[in-house]
Amino acid sequence: FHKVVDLGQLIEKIEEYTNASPLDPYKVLVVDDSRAQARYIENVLTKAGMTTCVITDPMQVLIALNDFSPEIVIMDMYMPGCTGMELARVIRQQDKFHSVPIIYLSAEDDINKQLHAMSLGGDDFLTKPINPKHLASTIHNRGRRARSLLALMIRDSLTGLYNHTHTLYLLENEIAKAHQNGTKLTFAMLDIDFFKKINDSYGHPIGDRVLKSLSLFLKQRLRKTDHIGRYGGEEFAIVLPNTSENDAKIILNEIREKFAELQQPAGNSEFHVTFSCGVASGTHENAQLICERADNALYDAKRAGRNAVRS
Ligand code: GH3
Ligand code: MG
Ligand code: MG
Ligand code: MG
Repeated sequence: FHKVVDLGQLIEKIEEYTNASPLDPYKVLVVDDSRAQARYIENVLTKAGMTTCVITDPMQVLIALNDFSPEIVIMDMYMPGCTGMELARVIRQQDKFHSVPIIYLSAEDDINKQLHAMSLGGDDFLTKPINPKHLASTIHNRGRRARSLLALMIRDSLTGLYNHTHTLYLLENEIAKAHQNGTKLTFAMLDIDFFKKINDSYGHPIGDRVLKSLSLFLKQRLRKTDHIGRYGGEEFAIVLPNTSENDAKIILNEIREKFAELQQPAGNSEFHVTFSCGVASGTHENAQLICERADNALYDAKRAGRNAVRS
């Protein structure tokens, strides 16, 4: 059983999680054919501050997955018509739930059967009767780790900005929103000028520091609703919802001027860094087309002598 994950689907899931505040309750899907057992688990988890969805008919799992969108699944092993292992397989086949923690809770105490169940897609095996504190704490820890892993997956580790894949996902998402709401949307591509020279003159660590410095600068100057990503090595991409092409050019030109004034220290001396930028607007195209247009505009800015914003 081997499967290639559709990153788009997985990322959609991640987006749901990361939009959740860290304080939002964990969403737990409880699958147990015994109504009494299910109610007990629900009671323990609800008291621990989590949100639950209880399924006593295993055939309803697929519907519950999509309607409830759980962050953790807790499952009985033996149910009429199917086993927990079979259900785990079905869950894992959904790209969105490829990495959702699945925890078995069963009276099964044969270690070999437990290990077999885990080898088929489970992450933990708890046995009934379970101490409520043990149950709540296992679910809580699994949930916390799942959330933080997913949050890491969408970020670039050097700058903390969104990574390439997630930036494109956000662009697609904002295009759809803008199209639906009749609002404007602008996309910008930034590329640092002569970055290779900076690396060559001052060394790679100073180059890295420039990347971080521009990232922080962009975060400070742009709005909370704008999405900033590291598109590639020294290339950045910005999604600006509710912004016309002209307004985006004004904002980015101001950022361009101010960033160029910033002193970048290197030993006893200092240097200045500029970037070029291309912007493109539109809500009738797909992400790829807008990217191409922004990239062409960026190329124009480079050809015109760099340190410029073009559309
Ligand atoms: P241009 O003005 O035409 O954009 O010239 P440039 O030198 O900026 O462009 P070029 O694409 O030739 O060089 C980009 C350089 O960025 C080359 C690569 O070594 C460097 N780079 C890519 N990623 C990183 C990184 O994470 N850290 C550092 N320090 N350098 C990086
Ligand atoms: Mg059962
Ligand atoms: Mg480049
Ligand atoms: Mg460059």
